[in-house]
Amino acid sequence: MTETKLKIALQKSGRLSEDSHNLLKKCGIGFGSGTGKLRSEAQNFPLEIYFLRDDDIPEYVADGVADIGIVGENVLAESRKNVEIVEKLGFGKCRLSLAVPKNFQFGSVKDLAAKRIATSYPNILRDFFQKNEISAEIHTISGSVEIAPSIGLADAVCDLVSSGSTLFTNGLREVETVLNSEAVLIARPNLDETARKILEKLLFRIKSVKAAAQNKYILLNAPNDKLDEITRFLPGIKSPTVMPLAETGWSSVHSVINENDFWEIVENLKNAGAEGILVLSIDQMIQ
Ligand code: PRT
Ligand code: ZN
Repeated sequence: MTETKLKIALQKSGRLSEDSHNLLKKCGIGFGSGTGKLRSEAQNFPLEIYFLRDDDIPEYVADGVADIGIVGENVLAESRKNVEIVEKLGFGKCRLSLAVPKNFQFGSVKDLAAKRIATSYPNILRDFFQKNEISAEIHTISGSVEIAPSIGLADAVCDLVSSGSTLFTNGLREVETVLNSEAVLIARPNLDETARKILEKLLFRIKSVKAAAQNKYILLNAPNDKLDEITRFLPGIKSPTVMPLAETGWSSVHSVINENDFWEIVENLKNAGAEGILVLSIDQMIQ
């Protein structure tokens, strides 16, 4: 009997490819992805991988050609396909924004009424204008949206932004966010029991990798008379580990801290008398 495999669609080459591949790798799933390859099989997990253009992923998943996929929320929302968002993945972050030429007098989105807006996201933009009760002319173009105003094709644009430098170099100013986006894991509706079980196994690993990415492992030496103060800054998973050092009067303290609070905690620890502070990345964090 052949083993049932979960079929996953990944972007073949583009901004989400590397992070998608790395995520699976950190989940302990190895596979080949040589150039020109359209399909691969994981060596140690019941997973079959399809490499596709990102725009095709929602449709492949909705139609059941693939069971799950990794795609940007922007592409998913534009596709209007019926799939389930299983997990946000924390990479590929960007926003779909409206931007106007620098000399455009912009007070509110109402100022875009009757204007020509160039975008590759007509469905999302149409919904946005409808919600804001604005009637504007949407011009759908598939790429290089940011040059549309300078060549007289549009009065404003609605495009993806991350750092903002593309808009800036094209003399455009971001004025309104239409959609915030990141890469998400999607699944087709009505996955059968076996497929759902494999997905749950994969999801467990993904959550462990995500948790690990948000946390750091910290080790330090502390004089025993400062231990109370120092451990107050270190909640840990349950509580910090404290072990005696070979040198009397000193202890080694181990704990896990959130990446967001990292610098503040390190400063507090130093001020409280901690020495030899080491901070390590965590590969997986099982919760
Ligand atoms: O070939 P394929 O169709 O698979 O790929 P693609 O060319 O359509 O997409 P790709 O690889 O460029 O992007 C894949 C996904 O990455 C997008 O759908 C988003 O979900 C996400 N993403 C994250 C971005 C960006 N950040 C981003 N900055 N996608 C595009 N950009 C572009 C944007 O269009 C603009 O041209 O980068 C430019 C703006 O960047 P900044 O930093 O100058 O603001
Ligand atoms: Zn694309």
